[in-house]
Amino acid sequence: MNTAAVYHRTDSEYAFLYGDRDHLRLRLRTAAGDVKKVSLLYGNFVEGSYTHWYDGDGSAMQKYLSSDYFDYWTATIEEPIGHLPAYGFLVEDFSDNQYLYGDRGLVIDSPSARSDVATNYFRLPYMHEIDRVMSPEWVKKTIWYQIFPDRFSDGNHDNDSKVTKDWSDNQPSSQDFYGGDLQGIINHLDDLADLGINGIYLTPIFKSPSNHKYNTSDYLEIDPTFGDKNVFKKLVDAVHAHGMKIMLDAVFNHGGDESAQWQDVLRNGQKSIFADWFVIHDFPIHFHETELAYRPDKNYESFAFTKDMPKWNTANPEVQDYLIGAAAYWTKEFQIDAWRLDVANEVDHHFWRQFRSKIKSINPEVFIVGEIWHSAGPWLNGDQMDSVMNYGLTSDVNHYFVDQDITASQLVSQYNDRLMNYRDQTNEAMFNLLDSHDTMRIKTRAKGNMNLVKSAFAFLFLQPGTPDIYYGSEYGMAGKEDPDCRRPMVWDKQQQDLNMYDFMKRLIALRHDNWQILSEGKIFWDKVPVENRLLAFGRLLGKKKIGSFFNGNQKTWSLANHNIAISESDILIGNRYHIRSDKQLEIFPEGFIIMKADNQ
Ligand code: ARE
Repeated sequence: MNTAAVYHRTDSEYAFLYGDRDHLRLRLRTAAGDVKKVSLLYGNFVEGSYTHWYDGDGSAMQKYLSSDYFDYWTATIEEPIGHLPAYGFLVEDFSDNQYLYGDRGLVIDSPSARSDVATNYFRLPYMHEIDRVMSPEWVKKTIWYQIFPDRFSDGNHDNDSKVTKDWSDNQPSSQDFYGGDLQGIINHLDDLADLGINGIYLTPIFKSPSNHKYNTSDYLEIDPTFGDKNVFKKLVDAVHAHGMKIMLDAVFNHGGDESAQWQDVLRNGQKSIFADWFVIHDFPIHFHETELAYRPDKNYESFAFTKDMPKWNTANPEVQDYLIGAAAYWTKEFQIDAWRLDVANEVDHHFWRQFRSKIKSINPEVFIVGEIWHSAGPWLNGDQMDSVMNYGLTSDVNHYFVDQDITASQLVSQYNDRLMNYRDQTNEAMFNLLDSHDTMRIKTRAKGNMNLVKSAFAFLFLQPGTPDIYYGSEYGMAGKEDPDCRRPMVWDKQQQDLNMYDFMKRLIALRHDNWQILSEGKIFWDKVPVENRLLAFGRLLGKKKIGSFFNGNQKTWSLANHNIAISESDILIGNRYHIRSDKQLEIFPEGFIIMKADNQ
């Protein structure tokens, strides 16, 4: 047995409270295909002895998910196990060797090893409800729509910038303004409600000289080209009246070079009262007009070496009060429901712990999403963020469904490892997206093949996590990298892909109708033969199940030669696939099928 691969860590994504205090989920990782059986021993433990074991001979764990490298075994303890529980894993390999795995690592299983409770078991001394990683429940029922305000809709020409590009010119440069504003969003909330959207994510709207507003000059003012606080209040009230939630973009890693604080530093140098609000190595400050061009003599920190985004010194209590105070203001005075945290991985954890504590003290139902493009475990232990923008899944899905440069089993493997990086409730809160204002649009990535785009969206909407649609995707908008991915919204009916719109509306409805199983359900995969690129997996929650089958890059689904048997427990894979006619099938001509949950 590959003993080095056996892994568990207590009070982590390997041992966590899922529901109330009496719902503990445990995981064990072993090398793929290396272990025949894992059983769980656990019980109450008082120093030197143990009151009693539940399941004295160990209850079998389920081999839940696997990757090319690992098998993940899971068990749930749903009984009042009180406090001071000790637990350990009996690991049996295919040569019938049995080990006890606990706090001392792997020891050969024996009665004496098992009785040495003080050293041979993992301990969860006391599980506090307040320590449970929790996200707002409403997130599970939310489908987000990301808006880049300058490009969505111009509802008030009076606030347009001096030079505003014609809406019909769909080739924006990084400096252009199109006049989109908050009134324009209000004007289209009915349209978004018709589509089935119930969450709106706005990229920054506070005062800033750029069209993207990520170089903030005043955190307490709405940018005048978007409107003012009255219009914003109208927008928030209208969003809530539509049963929607609103998420704002918090840019706290850096400010803008037109902010009063930075201007004061440029004027007064080291004497400025804001000198310690930024990360400045020495004075006088050197900077260069060209953005992103690194200059060895640049002596202050900024975002991505830009000149106009000086980095805040978020360890400075005055900066914490200022920035967190701004977030608290908008949360409290305007009932903001969620925050997306820009460049979250470059701000210190201490700051985010304070941010969470303050915002959740105002409204514990606020949803906090970090912009972190890589594995984000350190930010997702319940003390900082509820979720991150799940760009890792974005990559997996796009590489399989769109680029088609990974096989189905590679997708399954990569995604399963990713899922096991996080607690189940964190996966259920992930902000799942296919593209954004920072990436090429998926239609362009798919070179216009809408079957691939629809398959990718369908797969995304069937996953745990809260799905997001980047504005215009519902009408088949295209766009290369930033700034081309930020074209003005296509309101001209002649330009709209109404087939895509209908598809997205169906998919959104399917998600809403099945939100609980698609959020909380266990995932069952089919490791399919690579040659036919058929990807199959199911979701299971209690007696409900949803099966889905994607036939990769084939244009149409030839039902006849696929044969998948769905059983109560999971998908049985024969060497042929049978899709039983008695199931409610939703066959998408684009090349995939979603099998409705059984008793719906
Ligand atoms: C400008 C240029 C872009 C250029 C970018 C490079 O216009 O063509 O690609 O600089 O940084 C905002 C504006 C951008 C502007 C940028 C700088 O929206 O148009 O881009 O300011 O002036 C990384 C960061 C991630 C960041 C992206 C852009 O990790 O946090 O880069 N995203 C946020 C916002 C942006 C915003 C800023 C940060 C600045 O969402 O819109 O940009 O506040 C890989 C890496 C990621 C990397 C990603 C994208 O996947 O893993 O770390 O993200 O590529 O480059």
